[in-house]
Order: sequence, then C-alpha cells, then structure tokens
Amino acid sequence: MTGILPNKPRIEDDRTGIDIDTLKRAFLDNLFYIQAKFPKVSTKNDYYMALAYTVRDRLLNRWLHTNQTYLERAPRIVAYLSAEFLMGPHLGNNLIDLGLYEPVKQAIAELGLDLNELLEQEEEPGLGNGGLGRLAACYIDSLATLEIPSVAYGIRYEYGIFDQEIKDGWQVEVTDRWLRYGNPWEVVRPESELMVKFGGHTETFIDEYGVYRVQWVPYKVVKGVPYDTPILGFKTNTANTLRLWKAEAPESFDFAVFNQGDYFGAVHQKSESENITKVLYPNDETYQGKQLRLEQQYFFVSCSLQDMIRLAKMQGVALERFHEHFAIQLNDTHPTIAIAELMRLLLDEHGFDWDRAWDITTKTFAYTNHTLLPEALERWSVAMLGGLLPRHLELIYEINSRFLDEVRIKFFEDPDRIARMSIIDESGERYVRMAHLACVGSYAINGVAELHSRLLKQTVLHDFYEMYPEKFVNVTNGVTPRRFIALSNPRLTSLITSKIGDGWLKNLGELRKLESLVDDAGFRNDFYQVKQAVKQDLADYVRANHGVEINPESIYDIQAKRIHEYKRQHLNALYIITLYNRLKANPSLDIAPRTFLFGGKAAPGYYMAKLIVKLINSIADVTNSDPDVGDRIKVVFLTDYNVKFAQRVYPAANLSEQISTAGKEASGTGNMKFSMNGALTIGTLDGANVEIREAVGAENFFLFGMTAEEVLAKKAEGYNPWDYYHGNDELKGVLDRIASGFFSHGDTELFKPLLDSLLYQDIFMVLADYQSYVECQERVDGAFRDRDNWTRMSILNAARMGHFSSDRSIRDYLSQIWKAPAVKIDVPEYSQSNG
Ligand code: GL7
Repeated sequence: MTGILPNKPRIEDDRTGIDIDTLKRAFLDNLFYIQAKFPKVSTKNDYYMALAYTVRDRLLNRWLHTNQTYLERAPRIVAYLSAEFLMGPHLGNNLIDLGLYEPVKQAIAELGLDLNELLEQEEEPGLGNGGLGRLAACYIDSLATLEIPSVAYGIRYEYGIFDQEIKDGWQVEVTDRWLRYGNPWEVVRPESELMVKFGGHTETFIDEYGVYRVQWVPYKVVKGVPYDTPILGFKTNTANTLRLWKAEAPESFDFAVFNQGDYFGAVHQKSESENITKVLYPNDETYQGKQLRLEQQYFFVSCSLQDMIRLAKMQGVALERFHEHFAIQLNDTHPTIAIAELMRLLLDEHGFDWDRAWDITTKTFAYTNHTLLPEALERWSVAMLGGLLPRHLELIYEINSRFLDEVRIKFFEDPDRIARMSIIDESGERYVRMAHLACVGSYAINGVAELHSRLLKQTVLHDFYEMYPEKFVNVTNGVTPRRFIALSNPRLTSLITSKIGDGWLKNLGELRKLESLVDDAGFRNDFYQVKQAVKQDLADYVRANHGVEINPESIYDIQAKRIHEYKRQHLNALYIITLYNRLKANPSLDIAPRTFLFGGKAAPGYYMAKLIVKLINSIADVTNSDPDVGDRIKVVFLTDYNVKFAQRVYPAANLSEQISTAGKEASGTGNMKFSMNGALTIGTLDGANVEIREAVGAENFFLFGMTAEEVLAKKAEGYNPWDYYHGNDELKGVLDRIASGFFSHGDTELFKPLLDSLLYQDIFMVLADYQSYVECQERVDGAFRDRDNWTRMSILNAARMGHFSSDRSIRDYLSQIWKAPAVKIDVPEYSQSNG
C-alpha cells in the first residue's frame, strides 16, 4: 500500500488545522475524548493533557513523513547512544518548533485559560543527571533542525533524577514519579519488542560449514519494549525519533514455576526483569561498579543495535555495509559495551569472520569523552562482567590481545605501555577499562572543549593519542537557542527579533548584528528593561516559593549546576561570608546589593556535597535575617533545580558563576546558557570558559584563579592549604567563623569535615584561589555600579555567543566524524478543502 499518510492536512481538520477556531475545537475535543472530561470538572492537568494531544496531533504528520522518507530512501543515519537524555518539558519547545506558540496562546486565552499555567503542569522527563544528559537533548534538537537523519537511543527510566526537598537546610531525596499522570509525548511500540540475554555460559560447536563457532546460553532473557518520542526540528519538516527502552519480563509469569505453586518466585522474576529500567543512577561524575548499572547499559545497547540491524534489513541494506549506513556516537563510556555487542551480533548471530566484523565495528563507532576526573572513569570488575556477559568478556579479551600485539609492534622498546594501555587493568583485582575499549573500538575520539581535548591528549588518553593520533578531534559543546533563549526568554527574543529579524534562531551567528546597536542608548535601555522584567519574574517566584523577598535592583549572582567539590560552590560560600564579615565590622560599608542564588542537586551518597548544601542554607539563615545586613546580601538556595527551573534562572542572571578548579570541568554548558541571556561570567580558565572569554572579549568577562598548568605545578611542588590560611587574615576570619559554630547554632562539629578537608587536603585548591576570587568579585561590584556600561557588556555577551549553538557543534560532528548528509522531508502543504 502506498500513500500511507493523509495527503494534505486540512486547515479545518481537527488534527492538523492551525487556525484559532480549529485549535480551540481540537482542544475541547481532546479534553472530551481523551481525558473524558468537560470543562466544569477538568483539572489543570486535564487541560495540559488536552493541549499536549492537540500539539502532538500537529507534529505526527511531520514525524510519519520523516519515518516514511527514511524507510524509502535508506539514508546514512546518525545513531546517538546515551544512557541519559535530560529533555525538559516538551510542550513549550514543540510549540516553538512548530511556530504555533502565539496561535495556541491565543486559542487557549479565548477559552479563558492561561498557556503559562498549562505549561507549568508538565512533569519533565528528568532522565539525566546534568550537563551530559542535557547535552544529548540539545544535540538531538539540532540534528532535527539541520535535517540530519538520526535516531537517539536510551533508557526509559520509570523514575528519573530524584526530586530535591530541603529540610532543616539538608537535602532530602524524593522519588521522581514523572509517569504518574501518563506521558502524552511517547508512543509505545510493543510489536517491536526485542530480547536481551544475560548470564549463563558459552559453548563452542562446529557449524554446518565446518566452522568453529560460539553459542551463548543465557541464564535469563529480558524483553525490551521501545517507547518513541518525536523530536522536531525548529521550523523544518524533520521529526526524528528518540527511542527509549523499557525492560519487561518475557512472559508475565514463568508458568513452570507457577504450576509448582511458587507464585512468589514467579512474580519475583518478573519484577527483577523490570528492575533494569526502574531508576536512573543519580551520580554525576562518579562511577560505581553496581551490577544493575551494567545491566542497564548492556540492556539498552543490545536493544538498540538489534534494532539498527533490523532497520537495515528492512531497508535492504546488507550487513557488510552497516558502517556506511550508521554512524554510532557513544555518549561517554556508558554505552561502550556496544563495541563488544556489535562484534557478538556479527560473529555469532550473522556468521561474519573476525576481521570483517572488526573492520565494520571500528568504522561504526565514535566516542565522546566528557570528563578527566579519575573517579568518573568506568571500569567493571572482570568477575562481574564475566558473570553477566560471559561472551562479551571473551570478545573483550580477544580484542585486547590483538590490540596489545599492535602496541608491541608500534612501541617495541616500551613494554610499560602494555600494562598502561591494556583494556584489562591487572594491577590488582582485574577490571575492564571502558575508556580503553572505547578508544580501541572507535574511529574517532573527541573531547568537549578545546582545553579538555588538549588535556585528554596530554593526560588520561595520552598513550592512545600516541597510538592513534588521527582519531583525536575536538568538538566544543553547544546548547540549543530554541529552548534556552526563544522558549525561556520570550522578552529578549522579541527585542532581538524586532531589531535583526528572526534568522538568528537558526543561525545564531547572526546575533553579531546586535553589536552595532551597543552604542544606541535606546537599545541599551530596552535591553536593560528586559533584564529587569525577567529579574522581577524570578523575584515573584522566589517570594511565592521560598518566602524570601529579593531585590530586582541587586546583582543576581547565580551558581546553578550539580553540587560538586570541583565546581566549588563552597568557594562562593566563602566569599559570601567574607562580605558578611566586612559588613559586621563596618555596618555602613557601601557595597552593590547582591542576591546570591544557588541551585543544584547533590548525589545522594556524596556526603561532602550535601554538607555544602547545608552550609549554604545555614549562611542564608543568618544573612537573610541579620538587620546589619539589611537588603545588601540575600542568599537563597533554590530547591529542586531541573530543566524547567533552569529556564527561569538563566534569563534572570547578571552574574554567572563558573568557578571550577582549572582542568576539572570538561566544558560546562550552563556557562553558555547564562551568557547567551546576557549574564557576565565570573570564571576560571576552565572548560569552555576559555572559548567563551575569547568570543565575548576579555574585557567582558571576569577572570580569576590559577590556570590548569598552574594547578598541576602547584600540586607537583607540594600544595599546603595551611599556608593560605595563615597567610590571609580575611580567609582565616572566614574559616574561623564557620569553625566557631556561628552558622550552626554553636555546633562546632557540624562543618568540621568540610573545614578539615579544606585545610588538610583541599584537592580542588579552594584556598589557593580564594584571594584572586575575592578581588575579582570586587571588580564585579565596581562594574555593576556603572549600570550603562554593565548593560553594554551584557549585550556584547549575548551578541557574541553564536559559536555556542548546538547547531554549530552538530555541524562539527558532521564534518569531522559522522559525514551524514541532510535529507529534506516533503510534507504536503495545508489545503483548504471544500469537500
Ligand atoms: C560532563 C562534564 O562535567 C561537563 O563539563 C560537560 O559540559 C558535560 C557535557 O559534555 O559532560 N561530564 C560528565 O560526566 N558529566 C557532565 O556533565 C556528568
């Protein structure tokens, strides 16, 4: 059957029409027929659902045409494999992409409702921890916008990143039941289920052609069910697919067990299978060798590769050409077991010989490294990996043995390399080093900012760089301006568009045109007024949700990101106490009023990060109620920071805190989102800060602290934090104030672990950078008082951030790594049908 799709969407059709009356009728229809409600008894959530379905109907046409086109044309496809996709709410973003924001807003208003209130209802899919997961979401937005055939594969966690509450200043974790009211954006495809094996053993046999083969006899089999979400491009017809896998038991019961009367045993097995996709591991930048995590990784990777092979077959693409058909990007090492899995599928299930299979595999995968932190580098104990994936362990050993032979030949006078580079770490208990497997099995390896890519080559992956220099490239991260400007900052968006048109949303470099307006006092004033209005919105939010009054005239000084010692929220806290001490010593001190806003989650098992949260809240208790401080300092810890909330926060900032120890933050992406919205950065020369500073101009960036090289040199010469404590009275005063119990109702023990870690180790060199940070903050204070000049700098930040669009990152991936051409999707134009 051809022509599976409705030929022409009709302007008055309930499921495709986009005029106001049709939108209203469609909305009420969905309320009635899907939510089974009428207005008088409808909740806000019913209204949200009715609207979500109305919007979904309007994107299905593009999605199905996209799928049909890919099926027929069999283009090269980018497959993005990621254990995390931190999508954020879909409704607003889809409205922007469809160009339907204004008409829908009007239709909703005519029905007596408020679009903003309905947008607020959406429970975001928090299927990621932080930057790495959010980056994946930006990248699939840009892939669709650039009309690149692609599919994103991941895990449909039933519980995403925990919700954060604060009780008595401490973080408390609450499970994230994001699916509670249903998810209107996904379509389940039970008919496309796949099976994934676990455990058991392998057997060898001679096949019908007399060839020696291996067969894996598993201990259990788990079913993978795909849930698809359309990912629209901005004002294109392309709608790609995000396919997330849910684990289920193959049958609802094991009847053999059931018939023996072991009902509980049978149900237990079922729930054990479903456990695999129950919950996202809430650790950011740390690896824990938990078996369930490896099960998650293998589960989604195996489903995804089987799915790609199935698709290739459907499109008539021979498996020999798998690597021509798919470019698979490994988002960090989390999906790296895919290298062994593709080998297994080709060898054991499709009869390829080793050389052919290895050739295809190593032309298929590319690997992105996202961190230099040693504690984040994944390694699985050989015993665990072998128990769960016995065949894969054999394959990894074989890959390793062939690889080490190459190392021996290339570096024949340097036997130490063998131990250093081996995929198996044999220095103690044996481990499989996933980053090594990724480097060996991929044709490209990239870091996520220039500095990070350079440090990768010089440090953690140095040996691999010497082995395969041609594989190494840099792709500096980027973020989508659709979500992080158009959707989250509509005021700024209309101001910009009124001056330079709307081309910048697809070609962010066009923001440069704003530079010529920086000398226009009228424009500066408009820009300033936009920022003030957005700051007022945040003040209203903070009053309503935290009961704290903040002053929109003050500097909004914001640090929003995961809580981590390397990100140094405690350095920020030390500065607040510095100011506080100064104000107590001199109550008439003249400072620019500041509102210190923090947002971010701490990993539940990360004690020091949780103590930092407690410290910030304890400081807030004191400063916000001390009459000597008055309006000059306010400190607020914004609870439950997530994408939805981030969208409120970035537009309102004057100052963006990017203060990690140099060499530790691979890139950062929040730094970009702030700056695009006109915040100035106070930051170290770390990650993408370096490139942001070059782009916006050193004079529009507040730089402080040691460089990555200086950090290493100081470590090498023997760093002693006590020297800084004894050598700096103000710093001593700050640390002593904490130690005295001043912020803890006299309890001198509470913050002792934090103080001890700073004074006896200080691995992130907080004390070494303290003085430089304080002086830099004084420059901020001075600069903010010159309101007009601050606005100038703020405009120049926004105007010069074109490079940091995720569209540019994706173009870099395409030209350096994926080489996949765009494919235009034709969708019939709307028609006026008169019968
Ligand atoms: C991270 C980096 O820490 C962060 O700097 C980077 O911007 C992000 C995306 O590349 O990846 N690496 C990592 O393990 N997490 C990150 O956010 C969790």
